[in-house]
Amino acid sequence: MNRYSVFSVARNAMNYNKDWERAWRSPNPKAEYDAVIIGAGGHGLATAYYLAKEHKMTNIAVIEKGWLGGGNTGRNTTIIRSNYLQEPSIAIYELSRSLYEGLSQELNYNMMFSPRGLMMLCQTEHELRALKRTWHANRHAGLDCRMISPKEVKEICPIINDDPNARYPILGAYYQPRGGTGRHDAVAWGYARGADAMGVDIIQNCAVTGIRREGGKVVGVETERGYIKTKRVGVVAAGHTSVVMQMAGVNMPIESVCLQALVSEPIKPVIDCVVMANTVHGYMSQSDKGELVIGGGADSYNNYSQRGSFPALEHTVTALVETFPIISRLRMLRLWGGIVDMTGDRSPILSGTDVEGLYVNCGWGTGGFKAIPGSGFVFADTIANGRPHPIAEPFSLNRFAEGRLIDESVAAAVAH
Ligand code: FAD
Ligand code: PYC
Repeated sequence: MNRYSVFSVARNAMNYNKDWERAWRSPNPKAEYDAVIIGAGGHGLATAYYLAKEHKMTNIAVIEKGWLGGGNTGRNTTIIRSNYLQEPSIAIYELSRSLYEGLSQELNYNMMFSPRGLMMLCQTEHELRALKRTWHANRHAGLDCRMISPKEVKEICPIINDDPNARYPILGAYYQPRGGTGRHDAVAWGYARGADAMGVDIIQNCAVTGIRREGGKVVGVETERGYIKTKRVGVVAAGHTSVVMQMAGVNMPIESVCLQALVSEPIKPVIDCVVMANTVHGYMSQSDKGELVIGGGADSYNNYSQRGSFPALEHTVTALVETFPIISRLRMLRLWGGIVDMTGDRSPILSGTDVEGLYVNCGWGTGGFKAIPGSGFVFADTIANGRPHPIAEPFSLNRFAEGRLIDESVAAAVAH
């Protein structure tokens, strides 16, 4: 019998979890590892998992300053889609979306992946044209997507206000039927358990305080629990990428800002798809608990504040209420924020650096939850082989110096 079966859950409940197995160990750091990953968010944990599974690198550690999944991975609104404009982006986001489809089976951990359909509303003529362009690019790349009429929008999402005289009327929508949501914590926990089972040490409550270099090479990391020797370091510390990379003397083209979200009180099911309204800067879906999950734009100033604020709540709900009149009658339950790191072209950085052995995975900005499996897969390959995976190659750090930007400011959508 599977040790995680429904019977074992029932047995554990009856004996007050006396024999409940820990999902991962709490090891002491070793003096030396073959690689150290800084940051136990989804991207860091997925990187460690694929390093161990695909490249048989099991003498590795993931060092986390707080608790695993406690950064943006546990704070996001879980939208999964791959409707980006440029070919390199479509390649990585679609790899990721397709890996999500089999992830619960791969990790034997329920990710609650729910491909419930995602629509991006067109509420101005300009937005209609921009999303048609994305649709053409996506179809060209083989993605399952289509443009839908205002009538279909209303059929798929009956709570949308389809009054043609609205200030922002519905002119149609881009629709990706296989987009949807997943359970954010479960993604972190599943990868953590999978990595731990292959021997990866996940060390929580242990900030990295320095990156030691000798000549042009990485030789180790300073941590709150002592020095660790290693020749390979992967920095996967969203929100604090610039701070951590500065420890190795590398400046990053990144700005850090707070992105906020909120949930309403739980209600009966009213919306079974994900709707993004990019012109008014808001989006909404419904959690399995019944809460409406709502978000809007990122703070318009740089900051490291990891909390929600009433002005952002008011602004987002005001923006959405014409499109979703139902929310005017709801009480909002809680709000929160996460620090996201933004690049100028709104595309990630998955790259080696001029420092030998130092790699960086960052810049997912407001949209990296959907990218966790694909990013972990290609970043692990990049670190293990000391050269970029073909899908990671366009996302190099050098692209900013070389002018090879991958502009995704439209695809980053409401939260750019
Ligand atoms: P994180 O999960 O933030 O992990 C980084 C880790 O690094 C943290 O745990 C941190 O503690 C650790 N760390 C930092 N400094 C150090 C140090 N010195 N030493 C050790 N550890 C360190 N994306 C989507 O695709 N869809 C969405 O719907 C969506 N909605 C969002 C809504 C909100 C409100 C927010 C904030 C983000 C949203 N995102 C969304 C973006 C997504 O959450 C992030 O892009 C993604 O989670 C980044 O994952 P990560 O593993 O890189 O970072
Ligand atoms: O990337 O799809 C996204 C997203 C939605 C809300 C925040 N990010």
